[in-house]
Amino acid sequence: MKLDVLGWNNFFEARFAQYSHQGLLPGRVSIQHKDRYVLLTEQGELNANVSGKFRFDVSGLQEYPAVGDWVAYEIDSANQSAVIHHVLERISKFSRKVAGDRPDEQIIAANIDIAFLVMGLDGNYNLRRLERYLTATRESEARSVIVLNKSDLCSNLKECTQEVLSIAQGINVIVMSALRAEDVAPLQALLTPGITGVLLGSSGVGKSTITNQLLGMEHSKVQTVRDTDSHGRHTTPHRELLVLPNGGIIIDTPGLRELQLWSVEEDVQDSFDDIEELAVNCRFRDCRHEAEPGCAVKSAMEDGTLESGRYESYQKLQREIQFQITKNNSTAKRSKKERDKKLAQQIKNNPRTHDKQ
Ligand SMILES: Nc1nc2c(ncn2[C@@H]2O[C@H](COP(=O)(O)OP(=O)(O)OP(=O)(O)O)[C@@H](O)[C@H]2O)c(=O)[nH]1
Ligand SMILES: [Mg+2]
Ligand SMILES: [Zn+2]
Repeated sequence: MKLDVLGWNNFFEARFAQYSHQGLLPGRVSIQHKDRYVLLTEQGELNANVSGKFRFDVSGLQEYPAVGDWVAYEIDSANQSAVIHHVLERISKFSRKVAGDRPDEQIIAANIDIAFLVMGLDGNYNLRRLERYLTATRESEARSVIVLNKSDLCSNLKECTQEVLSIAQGINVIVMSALRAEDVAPLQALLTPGITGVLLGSSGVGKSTITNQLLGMEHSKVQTVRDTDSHGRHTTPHRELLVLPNGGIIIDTPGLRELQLWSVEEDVQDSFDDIEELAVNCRFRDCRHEAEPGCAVKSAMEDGTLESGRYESYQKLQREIQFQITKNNSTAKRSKKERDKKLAQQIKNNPRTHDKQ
């Protein structure tokens, strides 16, 4: 496969120069499974791992290769695989801020030109969520495009489109049904050779169906949504970068529960400022608005000033954030323990050099 078909350009060429002198080769990450990667290269598809030194040197989650990254690798001929030594500087990235003591960032996709924000025109339709997506993607260098899918299931298409246009702030809106092959033409038109797009949106909105239409074949697995509420079944297991036969590159992603988590603490406070305002009057400063006495939030709910549905979505988001913080702390602890272990091993293997330091 030619590198420019994979999105290679002058930017990466310039950053790679230092590594080509060391005999390394360029490749693009198409899949990441925990610490194993698949690379697309001039030599074809290769399984890859990061080198021991790489693992030892990284200081945060965001330095590891992510789907869409360009890396400098070395062939490990014994294993018919690749060893990744460096990640090239990213032109753009989509990340999820992970809350916790040490602010960490998880890269969802790197080197993206266009983010397709996909929303279903069925039970998935939700202007507030779309607004959150727009806020979350505004910070990125990539261009956003709104995709309203499942137009065949919408009885008031005109009103819905109008509503979306009113919050789109000049961003392109594509209305389509992924069941019709010809409807992906506007997406394909944006995905010219070397351009990379990513499909973001809830589970079940049709990201994999769109991917398959762009590929002209059934590559990504597709599954029906629940009839009652249009919720998807988290069918796509991991992010995957795919080269399109008609030019361009697309990254299919799993339904983003993740994207909801993009709204870290400050954002929650923004979108729930009515509740935050009530909370000022709670008796305890750290009130969780559950069973504490003198809780102003609970009493507003009892007298009907606060809608219980709104309270519940606030609590749900709080729980998600808490979960994320706990998870993140334990990951941080684990990686510190691993580093300490490695260091101890190094000292054992090479006591003299370390004595001198
Ligand atoms: N009626 C209709 N159904 C669609 C359309 N696009 C997708 N679907 C259906 O919606 C269901 C979910 O589609 P997927 O492509 O699996 O959704 P997804 O976004 O990839 O979901 P995850 O992989 O779970 O994130 C499938 O049954 C599709 O056939 C559409 O435009 N119209
Ligand atoms: Mg999918
Ligand atoms: Zn309270």
